[in-house]
Amino acid sequence: MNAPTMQGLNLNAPSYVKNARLLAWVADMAALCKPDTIYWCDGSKEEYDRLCQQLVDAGTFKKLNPAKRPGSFLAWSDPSDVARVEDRTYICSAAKEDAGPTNNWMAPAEMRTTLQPLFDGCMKGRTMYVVPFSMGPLGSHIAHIGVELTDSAYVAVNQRLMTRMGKAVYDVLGVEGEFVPCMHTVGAPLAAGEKDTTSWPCNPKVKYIVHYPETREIWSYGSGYGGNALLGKKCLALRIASTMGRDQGWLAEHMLILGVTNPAGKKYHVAAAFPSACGKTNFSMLVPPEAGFAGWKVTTIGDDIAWIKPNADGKMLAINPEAGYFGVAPGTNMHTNPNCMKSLDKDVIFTNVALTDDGDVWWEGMEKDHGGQLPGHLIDWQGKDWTPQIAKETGAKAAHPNSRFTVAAGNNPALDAQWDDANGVAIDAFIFGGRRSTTVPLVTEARTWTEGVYMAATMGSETTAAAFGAQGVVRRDPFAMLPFCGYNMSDYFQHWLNMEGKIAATGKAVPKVFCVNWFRKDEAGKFVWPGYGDNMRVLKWMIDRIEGQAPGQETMFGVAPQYTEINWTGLDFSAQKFDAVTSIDNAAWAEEFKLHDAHFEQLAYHLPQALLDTKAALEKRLAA
Ligand code: SAT
Ligand code: MN
Repeated sequence: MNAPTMQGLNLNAPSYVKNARLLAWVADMAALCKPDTIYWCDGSKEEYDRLCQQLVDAGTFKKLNPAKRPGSFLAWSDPSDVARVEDRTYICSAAKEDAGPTNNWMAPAEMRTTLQPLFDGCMKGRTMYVVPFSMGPLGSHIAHIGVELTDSAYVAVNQRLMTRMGKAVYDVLGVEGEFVPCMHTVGAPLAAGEKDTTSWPCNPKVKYIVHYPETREIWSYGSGYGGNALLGKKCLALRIASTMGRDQGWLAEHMLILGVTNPAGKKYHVAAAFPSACGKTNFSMLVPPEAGFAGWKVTTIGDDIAWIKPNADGKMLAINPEAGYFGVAPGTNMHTNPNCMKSLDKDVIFTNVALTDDGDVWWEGMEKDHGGQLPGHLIDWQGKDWTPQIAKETGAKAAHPNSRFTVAAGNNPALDAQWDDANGVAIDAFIFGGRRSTTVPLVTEARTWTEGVYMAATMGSETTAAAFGAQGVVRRDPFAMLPFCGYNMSDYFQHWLNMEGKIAATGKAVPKVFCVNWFRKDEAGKFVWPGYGDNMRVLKWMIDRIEGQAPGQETMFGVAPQYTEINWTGLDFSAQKFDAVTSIDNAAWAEEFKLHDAHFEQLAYHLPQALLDTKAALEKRLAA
């Protein structure tokens, strides 16, 4: 052990940690945060079990019935700490214009002055965990290393499931390797002798999720939940990585990656962007319908984030920077996502779902697997009694709408054989999808790359429980990156437009781009498209387009399938229903384009002219 001491505190660094910058940074941060002890995570199973037991002893975890859910735990968070806090999330670039109008901004020096007193002594009475992780396959040329310092054991164990976490990271890091420093505290220091009075320490009043893109640092204060606290995810893999991608010529995207293999054994790779809680996990684990799709197979590479690098051969190579899933529990069942349900059989951390009387978990939507039968009694995510009667009277949800499971990718029966391939997989098509009850059709293909960028840039979506705030409100969510783009959104559009030239320079064609909307509703407010496994029908049409086997039909908003081009075997979906999900309502689109105008006005600084030209061309089509 190296044992330099600062103010009486032993750094405790294991001898295999040789990175000078890392050692110095941990020493500095310990001096600032003043934890009682420092613990260096090695990522072993023994360590994981020990920390989980510690969380059980502290009351943060409940061990679930091993006969029902082996190796699994349930955590209930503070009711003030249940989702990402977008209004507390900052991009502190030197210039305000670089953060752009879609991000909260504060000058770096001012933010540092704000955070300094908050972090000073913030870990008193607690352990500082040093959590080394690789985003992407260890040693991959597309991967990057992060190190999170956190006073939350919950974060440390979650990071073991969500990332390649542990000792092996130090071999890649070496003496001089680079890492992204990720500072995290729940912001609840303990006075000498004081004990936690809550099982979910956090700071209910003060939260800051801060990014310094120029120096590639993350500082998170006050929350222990999800993307606020698991800093490899949205903070590093999207906000910081998007700025790295801008500088280095690659893409960090809020996209799932799936493999789809046809009956002849030919495999395609698709990357798809949808906002949080809009079904990326379900789509990435899709089970094709039994009838009409014999021999088709979908396999998961990632369910939330993709890092994509164009190579010299004109391929867009993608990796999943994560190694696990932090997915939305409610609505997940054997119909919506059987592969996910099987992934959750064992070794899972559940957060904010309900507890059954026999020590298992439950969430809204699970009744569908039990013939509609609700459990007679539960303890809800706030520790209160829940019965169907109480739910009826008060509308109380047993599980929080943004309750989650954390599970390692290895649990997924549909895991793609190449999911951990250091070279990545070559993307054949991009899909962009919002959540819209009206206006946007089921599927269209962009006629050009630029039109595809336009579709993605103007994507709208009704808000979900994944972020704090009002739900069901349509907001523009370009590329599903509104809360995650670490720099000026219009510069990001230009970065995407530039990809076409990069690929063209190699003599290759860019992947096809599709726009989808699974969420159109009828007059009664019911979803028309069945979704889930039936999305395979749309995916198959996309592959037919790639193979030149579906003529499609021109619409104002790209090339759409004709009714007869979709494989309907096993699904009763009339031409009238098809029309209800694909029709282009001219009046609604006239209104929609007004919203695009407002969106573009907000993004006027550096907005690419090509997008304005595309809009004019689309409006001309609409008028024709
Ligand atoms: O809380 S997370 O940011 O990890 C989940 C999400 O919003 O997609
Ligand atoms: Mn997400």
